[in-house]
Amino acid sequence: MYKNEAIAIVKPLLTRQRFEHTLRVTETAVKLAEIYNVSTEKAEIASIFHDYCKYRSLDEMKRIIQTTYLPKDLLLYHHELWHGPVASLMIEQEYGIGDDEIKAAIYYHTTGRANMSDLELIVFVADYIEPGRSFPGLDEVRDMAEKDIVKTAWMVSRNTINYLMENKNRIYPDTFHAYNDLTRLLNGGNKFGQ
Ligand code: DGI
Ligand code: FE
Ligand code: FE
Repeated sequence: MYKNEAIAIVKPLLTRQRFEHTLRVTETAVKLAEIYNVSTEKAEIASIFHDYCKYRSLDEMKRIIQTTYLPKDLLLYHHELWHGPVASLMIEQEYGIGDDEIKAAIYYHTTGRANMSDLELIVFVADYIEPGRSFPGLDEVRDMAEKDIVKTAWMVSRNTINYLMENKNRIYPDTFHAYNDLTRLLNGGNKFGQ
């Protein structure tokens, strides 16, 4: 699918702010894809669709999780975690986008997971650092993004977990799996890396 076609699909489904966020994530992800030698076409499509289902009704997303292969434990956690997995499924059903790398980048953009591909890391990071964001400690993360994508994703994961803990939120297992795996990679990639 071409970039403009993808943009035309998501635009009417998003608020103006969310649409602009999507464009900034896309621009950021394409820049990172160039730096890290990842397909810019895949970075583009994954980014444009990453929040595709952000405004589906909770009832519809719940039904999709209940009636498809998506893991049912999502329903035990905050509904903010549903839009990525649901979008990865819907883009295949609705537009025939079956590319596993693109689907995974969309699926895991909120939580991350263990063993993320470079494309997954890029979308995960781009969603966090796009120029419209302002999180505490974001400058440090932005500075690292063009130098070391693993270290940057580790910072995103750490900051997100810190934030969730500060706010007494529950944390989905994949969110922890991402942190643990990225920590292992930062320490040389040993099986027992601390
Ligand atoms: O959709 P966006 O707003 O662009 O960003 P997102 O999909 O990365 O994240 C949405 C929210 O999900 C964000 O505030 C962080 C939060 N989040 C990430 N991991 C977890 C989580 N929330 C809970 N409750 N549990 C998690 O494990
Ligand atoms: Fe999202
Ligand atoms: Fe987003």
